[in-house]
Amino acid sequence: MFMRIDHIGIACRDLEEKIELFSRTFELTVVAREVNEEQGVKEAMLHIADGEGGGSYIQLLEPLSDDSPVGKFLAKRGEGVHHVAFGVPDVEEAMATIGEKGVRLLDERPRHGSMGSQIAFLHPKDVGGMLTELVQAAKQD
Ligand code: V0V
Ligand code: CO
Repeated sequence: MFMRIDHIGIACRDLEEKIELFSRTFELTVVAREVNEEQGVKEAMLHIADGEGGGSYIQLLEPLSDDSPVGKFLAKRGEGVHHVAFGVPDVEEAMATIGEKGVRLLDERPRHGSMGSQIAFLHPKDVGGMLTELVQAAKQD
């Protein structure tokens, strides 16, 4: 069902500072930036590799407010890994298949994600404490 790891999301207090750190340390390049009001984040994607079905990235996330998911995470746990995102060919199909196994879906329908993707989240308590995101990458043409 999973094709690949699409991205690892990292919660940051200062996006520009962490872009600088990750670019310098791992020699990665920012390929996209976006403010996603619905998810309450300002984010940047740093490209790692290309593969079948899409690329893989580090996603740096700065919260837009203290009561957003990433804002609450920072207050509770501090900076660090926030979620793991798996690339799937069809996000609605993956949601249905995983939902049938009793894992709680945090989204009833796919939402808008980075770089034109469609995304949905799974409850971390049902996935061994790992906040999990499903990503259907935008069609390339
Ligand atoms: C919270 N918990 C986590 C967690 N966030 N566990 C692992 N990883 C995380 N990131 C734990 C928390 O410690 C609590 O456990 C429990 O889950 C409930 O958390 P809470 O603080 O009481 O509740 P909330 O209101 O913070 O909600 C947590 C959830 C929320 C996961 C439900 O953050 C959510 O809906 N997230 C999905 C949307 C999201 O994260 N968007 C930002 C990324 P204890 O303490 O009770 O044991 S946007 C993105 O990735 C985009 C746009 C993209 O990829 O394109
Ligand atoms: Co993400």
